[in-house]
Amino acid sequence: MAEPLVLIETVGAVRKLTLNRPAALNSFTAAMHRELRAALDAAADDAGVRCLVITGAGRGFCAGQDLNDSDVNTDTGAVVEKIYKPLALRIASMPVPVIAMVNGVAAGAGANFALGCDLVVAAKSAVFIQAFSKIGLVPDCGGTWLLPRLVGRAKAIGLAMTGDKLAAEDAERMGLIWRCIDDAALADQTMALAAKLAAMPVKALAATRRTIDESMMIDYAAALSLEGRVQQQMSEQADFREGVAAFLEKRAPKFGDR
Ligand code: T3D
Repeated sequence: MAEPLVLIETVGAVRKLTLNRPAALNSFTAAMHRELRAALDAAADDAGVRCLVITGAGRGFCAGQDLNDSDVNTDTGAVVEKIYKPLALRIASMPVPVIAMVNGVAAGAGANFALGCDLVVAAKSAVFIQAFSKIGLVPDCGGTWLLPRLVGRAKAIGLAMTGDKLAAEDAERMGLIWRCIDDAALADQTMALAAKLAAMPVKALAATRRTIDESMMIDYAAALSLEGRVQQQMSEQADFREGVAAFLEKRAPKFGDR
């Protein structure tokens, strides 16, 4: 039987997905996209999953679109619309926090796939490359939206036009990613972070992501009103009651909403 293109593991309440085409630096093929999509949907539908970690097998995270795949050069616009856009939106709408554990090079759509996750934790040896310009394309998988919001227009354009490698430490310094971690500690520290998030009120964490993303498209007064609406919804959840009760009773909370 063929090896799965996405490995799926569950550790407690954490679902870990590993892109598994190491010989081609886990670049995306149509088949890998299908397995990834099914794995993401399954994680979203599984009430036992409270945090998702995505990483790559071997020395790379993901080198973007597999340039040998037959759809490339023929139907690129359709590939972006039908595959990368839904992938980016699927990540942005996951009901639980999503961590990209960037174990090695993240290039092209592979870089932006990582950057679209809630927390990006990268090994010191990892690099981020907006490889698109080198083959005459523009950033996709959310790159044109994410980059200026993460690092500002000047850095976004610099990264996208040059296609230069950005070391993980520089990515952290620039605010492109959450943390850069020694290679040897990456897996343990990321899984510890995932376990910590999984024990938190994840419904509120997903709402936090949604509210922050939406706030960037509206004015200050509208953002303040949005906060009020979302806060109202959150305060009606069992997690809010549990959080307040646990605080008052001086005990550890046990959150269950999703
Ligand atoms: O339809 C559409 O195209 C629209 C969507 C576009 C989205 C995109 O992602 S466009 C951008 C596509 N990605 C790239 O352009 C990156 C291409 N890869 C590289 O530039 C380099 O491989 C890296 C900088 C990422 C890593 O370099 P290095 O020296 O560490 O490794 P390598 O030797 O280049 O790669 C190792 C193997 O992976 C190699 O195979 P081989 O020779 O050992 O059999 C290489 O061909 C393969 N590989 C790496 N990236 C891809 C790939 N094979 C197919 N597609 C790739 N993207």
